[in-house]
Amino acid sequence: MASETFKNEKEDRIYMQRCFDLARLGAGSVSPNPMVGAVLVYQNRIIGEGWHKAYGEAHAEVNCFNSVNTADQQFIPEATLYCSLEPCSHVGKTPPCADLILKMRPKRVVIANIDPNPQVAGKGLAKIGQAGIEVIQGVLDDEGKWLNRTFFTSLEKKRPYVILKWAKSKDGYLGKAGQRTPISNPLTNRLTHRWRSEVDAILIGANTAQIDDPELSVRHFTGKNPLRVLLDGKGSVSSNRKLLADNEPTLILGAPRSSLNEVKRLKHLGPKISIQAILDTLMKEKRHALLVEGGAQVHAQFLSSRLWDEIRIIENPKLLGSGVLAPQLPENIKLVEEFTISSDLISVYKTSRKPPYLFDTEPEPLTCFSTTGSPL
Ligand code: AOF
Ligand code: ZN
Repeated sequence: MASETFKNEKEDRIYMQRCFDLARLGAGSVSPNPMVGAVLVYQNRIIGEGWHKAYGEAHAEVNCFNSVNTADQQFIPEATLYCSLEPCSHVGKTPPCADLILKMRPKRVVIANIDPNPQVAGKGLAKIGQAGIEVIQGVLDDEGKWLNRTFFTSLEKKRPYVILKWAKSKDGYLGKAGQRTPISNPLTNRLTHRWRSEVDAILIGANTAQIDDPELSVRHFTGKNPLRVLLDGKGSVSSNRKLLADNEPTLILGAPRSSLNEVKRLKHLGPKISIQAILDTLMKEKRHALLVEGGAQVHAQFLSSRLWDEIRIIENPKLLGSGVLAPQLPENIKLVEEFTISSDLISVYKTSRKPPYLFDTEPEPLTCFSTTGSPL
């Protein structure tokens, strides 16, 4: 049984925070794996650091031990290994980190979170503890779960982590009716493109595709493009819109179409597309983080389904006077972050109904999209 004796020790929290900072360097490259960082400390000095850099590649612990220079290797048996996630005990794409730890034998192993992957789920820490190495769990536990909220949600709720994002004017509009209306400032666009690079899929509805004709790519930040997902139940989006016409992949959820180029895929989910069906489809595609970029009706559907985890709002001081109203913020949300970028106010909320990494005990009733009703 892991001890929590030192849970509040300042030193442990400082080095765990360093693990998180390292872990975040893997953002956008490790999915569907978690972001993990590891730090080896001897007498309050970091002698090794590593993080999981890319899916399928070495785990954080391996990179951490490999980074220790020859002169410091003698100190490993007296050192503490900090790791943001429980070391794995299974053979996946790489060998078990728990075995490596038994070989290197640091004095203590301190972790934030138990790995929710059923192949690990406490077995890694137990193996290390049973070999006589002191193990401590739960240091900055909540912060670790927040960092890896996508990973925890996908394993525990069996659905992708859903982020709803919109930009609005000071007087509460998403844009002028029927026309593309840039809202956020160019500096904020760098952040929103970073957000895109950190998710696995980005979804919009038919109205937004038709009116805004977005490319949904990562251009103002360095990183990979997420899979573009177009919700087009009625097949109403013109075939000359970028999502349908360019040479980048798009997953189209909607009515069959006569012609599409070879990088587009179409999935016909029946006459009604529920949010659950969208999320199930993405889960099968191993797309565990979804950014929903509107428009208003798509956001409304996600909000009423309650199948969302986080809302990110950009508010620009301009006044539009009229147009498409931004969604109302739902009840039971908690502001987790608020900051400004030049003229824009960025607010990040999470659902406060329950921690985002726990199962819903009772699934909420779903509102379905209608292919004959109002446009998406
Ligand atoms: C660790 N350290 O840095 C990470 C862990 O297919 P694999 O071998 O890459 O294993 C992936 C699983 O390993 C992943 O689902 C999660 O349970 C764990 N990730 N574990 O000890 C790491 N990234
Ligand atoms: Zn591992």
